[in-house]
Amino acid sequence: MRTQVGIIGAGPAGLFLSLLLARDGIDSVVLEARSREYVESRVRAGVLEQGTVDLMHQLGVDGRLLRESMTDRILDIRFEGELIHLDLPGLTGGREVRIYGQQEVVKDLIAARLEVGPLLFEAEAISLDGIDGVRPSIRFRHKGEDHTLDCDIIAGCDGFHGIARAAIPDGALTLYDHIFPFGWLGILSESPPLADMTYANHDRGFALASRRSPRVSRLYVQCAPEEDVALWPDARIWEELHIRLNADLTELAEGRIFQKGVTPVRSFVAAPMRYGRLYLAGDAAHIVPPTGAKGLNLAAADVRVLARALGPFLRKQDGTLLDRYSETCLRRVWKTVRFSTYMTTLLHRFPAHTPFERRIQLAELAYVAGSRAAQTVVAENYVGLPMEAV
Ligand code: RFL
Ligand code: PHB
Repeated sequence: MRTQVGIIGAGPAGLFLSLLLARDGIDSVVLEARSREYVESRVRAGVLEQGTVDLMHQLGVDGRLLRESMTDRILDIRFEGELIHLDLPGLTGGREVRIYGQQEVVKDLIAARLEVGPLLFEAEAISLDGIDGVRPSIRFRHKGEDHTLDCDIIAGCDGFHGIARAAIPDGALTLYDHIFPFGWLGILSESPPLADMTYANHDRGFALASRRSPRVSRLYVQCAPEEDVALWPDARIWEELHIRLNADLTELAEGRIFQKGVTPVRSFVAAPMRYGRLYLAGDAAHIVPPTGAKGLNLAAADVRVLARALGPFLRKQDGTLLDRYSETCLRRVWKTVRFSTYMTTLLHRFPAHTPFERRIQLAELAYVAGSRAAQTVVAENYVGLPMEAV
């Protein structure tokens, strides 16, 4: 098998990239280790920046998004009985975000991809060869057989645990890793959500009330880093949510919990996001803590830069933009790591905090509550920084 761009992974990064390339007349093959059903039902992110919504629009895959997503104009932060009420459009010149589950984005992208080019499910990339030469290839296993995909370029869009980053020789990458001393326990519940997206800083730990539809809530509580979900029966989750969000039953109704999972909270950056003919995008290159709601959006921003750079390279052997891919992406990545780290530090309970550090955290919240300048900083990052010039 042969293609111009071999894409490993059918998450948001790989799917967006394959559609952008197809629109540009560039061939690609997408290899996805898991089944279509698994990928389409994996519950993760939910907040789409305007730039990501625009990308869906440019690709002509925003029909269902426009019908089913919900607009978020308000971001609330609750702490010590107080409320920070951020009017996102008012603080950012009219910008807002949309709530649309990542698995819905992925479903829409898969349907569009299957119309324009190959996407193989249950096709696991096993090894990469020749990435430092001009004819790299991917060995993969599909339906019990091994195959080789010869490419001009390989895009490693295979997430944090994929093989692409691991194929880069030791010493060629600098890894920046920061693990926070807690995790998030996330649930989906059949219950009406709070009126606004609500983050809470509480002595007992962080909590977040988001939503997926007018009848489905997406809720999170801070927990231990590798928490055993069995320690969190439904009643305990609801009790913590009510206390931490300071929301009684009339405000936060309880409902049937139909999904539960624990996510680690970490920042991770691999630089540069390239080695030879292998380019990393999305979670394969970086992880941001979920508190900024940025991971999916960052994956979309990376592949926009990559797709724009691959065109001139593959058509005219002009590698000027491609050579700047990593540097261009990392500018946005580091600003996003900064914001996500700020939100994480502002909102969580740190087990090792001294009383002094806790007072500083509460003073920061009180400052944001009283300063339009501080609120603007949060809001302009939350709705998404402008795209980097390529
Ligand atoms: P993905 O989505 O992990 O996709 C990688 C794909 O590669 C496949 N794969 C392989 N395929 C072939 N061969 C191999 N050897 C392979 N190894 C792996 C995998 O099966 C998978 O399908 O990475 P991508 O595309 O970079 O997308 C990144 C996003 O998924 C991630 O950043 C976000 O989900 C993070 N995130 C959030 N991001 C936001 O923008 N807004 C949010 O509100 C938000 N909330 C969240 C989140 C992540 C969470 N979890 C569970 C990690 C909330 C949570 C709880
Ligand atoms: C979500 O809706 O899943 C969500 C919202 C905000 C975040 C993270 C996740 O910061």
